[in-house]
Amino acid sequence: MMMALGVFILIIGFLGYRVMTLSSTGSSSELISLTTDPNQLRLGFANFIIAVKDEKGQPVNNATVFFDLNMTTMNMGTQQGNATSQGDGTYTAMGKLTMKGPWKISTKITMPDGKEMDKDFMVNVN
Ligand SMILES: [Cu+2]
Repeated sequence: MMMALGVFILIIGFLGYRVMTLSSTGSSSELISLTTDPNQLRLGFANFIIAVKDEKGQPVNNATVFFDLNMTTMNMGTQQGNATSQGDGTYTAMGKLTMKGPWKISTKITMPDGKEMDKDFMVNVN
């Protein structure tokens, strides 16, 4: 029973990731998107730009956007905090990519009405 539940959660997690990377509409996680500068991440500093929309597709300015940056395969030290609102529904945070390989940007968004959403983004540093 517990095993079956674990497998089920894994599948949901995988589907969630697919939806995130393929992009579509409907799920609340679609309200959060990530772009990076540089677009193709490499060693060194990078800007992470997190865009937040409401269910009508309108930019949300007064959210709190917490982010956490780390490798998926090891702990590279703590890089986390609240991203800075740019006033256009995007929030930016700077991070330092100190090793090539897979990294994860975890976000926790608190909407102005108090609703919370989590979304993780996988990126690769070349
Ligand atoms: Cu590492």
